[in-house]
Amino acid sequence: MERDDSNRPTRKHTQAIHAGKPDNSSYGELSVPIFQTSTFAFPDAEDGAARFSGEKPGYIYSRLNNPTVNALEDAVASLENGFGGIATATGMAAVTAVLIALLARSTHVAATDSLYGATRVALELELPRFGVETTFVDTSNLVSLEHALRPETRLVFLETPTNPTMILTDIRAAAEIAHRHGALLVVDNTFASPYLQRPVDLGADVVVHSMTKFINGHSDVLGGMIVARTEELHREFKRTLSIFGGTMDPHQAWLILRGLRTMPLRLEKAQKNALKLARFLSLHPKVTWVRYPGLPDHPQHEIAKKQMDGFGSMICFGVRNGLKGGITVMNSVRLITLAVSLGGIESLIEHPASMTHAAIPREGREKAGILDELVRLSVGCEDYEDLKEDLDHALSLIQ
Ligand code: LCS
Repeated sequence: MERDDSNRPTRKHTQAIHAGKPDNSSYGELSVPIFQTSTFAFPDAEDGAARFSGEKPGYIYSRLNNPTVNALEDAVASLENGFGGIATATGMAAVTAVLIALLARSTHVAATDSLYGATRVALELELPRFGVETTFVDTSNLVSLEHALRPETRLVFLETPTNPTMILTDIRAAAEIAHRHGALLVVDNTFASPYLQRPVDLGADVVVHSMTKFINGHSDVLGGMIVARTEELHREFKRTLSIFGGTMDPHQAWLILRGLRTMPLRLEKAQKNALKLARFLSLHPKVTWVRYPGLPDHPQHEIAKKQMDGFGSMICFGVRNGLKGGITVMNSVRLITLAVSLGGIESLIEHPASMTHAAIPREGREKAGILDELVRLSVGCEDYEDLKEDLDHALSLIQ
């Protein structure tokens, strides 16, 4: 069964502002209240039993369901056009819950080679303990992707754009390949955000997010989300999360819901800055290469135009003198902050090979293009001239 969206707003700014608002309160409050409660009283024992058996609707316990958390889940599910959403404590809780729910001993995963460090480590170093193997492959190359699939492949796991290499995979084509081989397609949509890319519309079965990034957008809360295309998958994830924990707290949900309301506005500003900065960097004498989906020389620029509604605000680049030059830039910026994470209103710069992706064994990391010289920039909502001047000054100090 797929989601019935007939009565929901479909234009994206309106959706971000109104989605997930419950319509059953008698107080008329505009903001969704924070239901800061761990448990819910039952009117009588029969009612409690009926809630547990599923015969009657009603809240039981906040690890299972909570009205504030449900509002956020409903909002993101409608932005992603999925059947339902499940909010998790962190992005990694979302990623690992999907893996736990869908994999079993002797199954196989085909995954993008350049993945967020902890996701890659979960697949490469942790899941083998449970008898699950993963093949890492450049999924932008559909021939390589298809070759990586085996009869026991249950999942194709994509990041597009990839963290930190900014490589894109054609989601529609990957879904077709996965489905033809009896596998499900999972897309980590963190780098694009639901404002710029809706994988379910392109054939994905599951979308995961680190809401710590663009959805919340203020670098002050952690959170994750799983959106399933169908009710059946949604139920599987709900069961897994209810048992394994890792669900979201109502206060956390309220903060992220507040952030979500301005996601389109933030992304419009940030991606405008990013396009200008990417052009500026690509002409800078101290910069050796720039990868940003909005530049015509990006290897998947045409795919970006086809499957994204904008090019986003993440850039990676290399500078003269390799890692040494990159360190000079990171140590010399004055406005841009040297910090991991991304997708907030403030611009951040970091070095993936020694920070976010350092735990990936070196050989696989380099094969995935996460080179020592690569510097990652998350462009925020500051004035463009300030960001440009800051980078220009830092770049000028490279020998
Ligand atoms: N997926 C992607 C694509 C991510 O970038 C991250 C975090 C996660 C999942 C995990 O989300 P979390 O549990 O942190 O909410 N990425 C980070 C990064 O690049 N720097 O710091 C965190």
